[in-house]
Amino acid sequence: MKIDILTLFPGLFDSPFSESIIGKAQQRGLLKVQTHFLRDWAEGKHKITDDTPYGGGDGMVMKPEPIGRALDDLRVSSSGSPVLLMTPQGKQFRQEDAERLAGHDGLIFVCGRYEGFDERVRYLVDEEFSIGDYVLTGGEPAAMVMIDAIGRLLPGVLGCDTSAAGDSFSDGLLEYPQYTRPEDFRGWPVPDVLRSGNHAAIARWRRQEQLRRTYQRRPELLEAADLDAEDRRMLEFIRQEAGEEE
Ligand code: 6GU
Repeated sequence: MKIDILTLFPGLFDSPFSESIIGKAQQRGLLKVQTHFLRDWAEGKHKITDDTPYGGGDGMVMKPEPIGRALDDLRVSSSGSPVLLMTPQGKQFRQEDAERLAGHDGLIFVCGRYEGFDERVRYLVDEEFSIGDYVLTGGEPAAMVMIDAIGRLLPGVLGCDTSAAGDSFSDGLLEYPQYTRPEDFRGWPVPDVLRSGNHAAIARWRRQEQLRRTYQRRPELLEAADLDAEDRRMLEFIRQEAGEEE
């Protein structure tokens, strides 16, 4: 996959994408992330990319022409790649978006700083994304989050192709608790069942703990989760247990 990023701060992306799993994926040619400096498409001696808002008010607004010219070029050099605008007003990025976007050969991310974009920038893009209900200083960290979530889904990026399938959210539930050595850490033991060698019992325990954890921490996820009859039976048991404690 080819990822283009349009930004006023290309240097921000150097280390996040040169290390760890995404860095390795780039070295192996599974993914190529390329930043583009928005000021290269700005005009005049000062190469201005923002201006004061019509109607007055605080802050600056990103001008539409540099972004327009940059996207004219990028839509040619990376033809077919959807253009994604990073903005707190966008739709919230979810795992299902990561899965869908991972199916494209390329993606173009547009990051802005300051108080926002001229409204007409919206007419130039395919989708608008936010990563959550909090305010960042710019779209760059949000693009990094999205690229990380998308990049790890690409074939061959994770060590084994099944590890993404077992993720929290991929089946709509949180993950079960994991343990490694030592058997006893500060008086907290590893659950006996995990050392029993009984694989059916371990699978049952893990599913039950997945349901319990989701019920305790993110009950709203259970509404949309894909549950079979056995899951529902376990969930009923978990609910009763919780009710008895109250
Ligand atoms: Cl995409 N941009 C900014 N500036 N803040 C955000 C965001 C994006 N997503 C969440 N907060």
